[in-house]
Amino acid sequence: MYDPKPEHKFTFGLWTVGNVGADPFGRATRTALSPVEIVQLLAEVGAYGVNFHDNDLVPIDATAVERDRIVREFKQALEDTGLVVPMATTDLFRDPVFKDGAFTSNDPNVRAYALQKTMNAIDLGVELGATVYVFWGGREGTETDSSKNPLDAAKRFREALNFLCEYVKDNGYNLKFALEPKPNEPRSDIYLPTVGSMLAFIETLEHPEMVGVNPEVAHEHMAGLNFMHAVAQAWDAGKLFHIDLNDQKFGRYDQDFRFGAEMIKQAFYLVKFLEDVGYSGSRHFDAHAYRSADYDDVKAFARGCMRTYLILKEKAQRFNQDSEIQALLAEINAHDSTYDYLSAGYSAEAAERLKAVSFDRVALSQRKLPYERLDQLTVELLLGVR
Ligand code: GCO
Ligand code: MN
Ligand code: MN
Repeated sequence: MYDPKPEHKFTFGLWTVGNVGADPFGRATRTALSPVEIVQLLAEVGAYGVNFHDNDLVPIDATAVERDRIVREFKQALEDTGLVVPMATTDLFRDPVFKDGAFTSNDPNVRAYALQKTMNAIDLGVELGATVYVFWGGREGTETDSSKNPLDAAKRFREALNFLCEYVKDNGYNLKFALEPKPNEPRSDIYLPTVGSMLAFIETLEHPEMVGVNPEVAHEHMAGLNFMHAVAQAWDAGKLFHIDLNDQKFGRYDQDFRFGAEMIKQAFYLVKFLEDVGYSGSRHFDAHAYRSADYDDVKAFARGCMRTYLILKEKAQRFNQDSEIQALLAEINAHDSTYDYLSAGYSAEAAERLKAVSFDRVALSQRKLPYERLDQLTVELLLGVR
């Protein structure tokens, strides 16, 4: 029942299960796997797809001959295992050339290089089947605001995305862009830090219809925000093109924990939201195993991400079928048609009619809202005693 199937669209990045456990204070604790070995590992645990940054697959200094061999072997591994590549992205943060950002760098040479690197990476992603292209601006930010004007940064980022949208159109690629906000880390402050900021920015682009968001649990949690609410806003705007699932304590460093490892209740409401609205995109796990893990434990990590998602999905179904919970919800949302005329929007007549009403404020404030009972029932359902 909790076994992953292709229709669940569970994907992982090469960089997630391939993470070798290095952190700012210590070296790697696992030996690196090749992309082919990572594909095999993902197939073994039952994933549907694998995503990558250009340089997760092809090293930044690879020759054309090496590139071709690597891509050929990777394609063969995909064919052997049946895994697909729904999403690709560019590494615009690892190399020292991007120390001051990529598209927003103060150096026009670096900005041009970032654009060229991204066009090449788009070609590679499309060649392997990607239909979503993620932009995570990991280094698009500052440590000191004396170094860069945020208006210049916005202009540069906008110009880059406009250029790349045209590139995609010009080549006839079936590709949508998904912008991934993060408030900080590795920069002290990253531009467009939240889902809400990204959604507003998208509307300033030349082709907003090609661009949506890739919200990540950990990134909104770092900022202490309600992730499900952010996802709902993206969905409402028709912009939920992709999603990065993981977990994170509020206010900490970028933890990238296994999905559901920390905030079970938030994870439940998120899964319930995605399943209730019928989100049909990838469920991508952008997380990595604890530094203490060996590759057996990395597999436990990957299986755990998918299993927890499916357990929460089943809990959401139970929530929707639980007669006591549903009766409470019906009571809370009881319909009263008296003011239905307001849903038709403004008219002078409606305004007039509303102004003439005399409200019994005291009676209204006495309305029963049994949210304590509702929440306890939800908690009991999650704890498995319902
Ligand atoms: C992070 C980000 C990245 C991006 C990845 C794909 O915090 O490091 O979440 O993992 O998701 O670069 O764009
Ligand atoms: Mn992240
Ligand atoms: Mn991410």
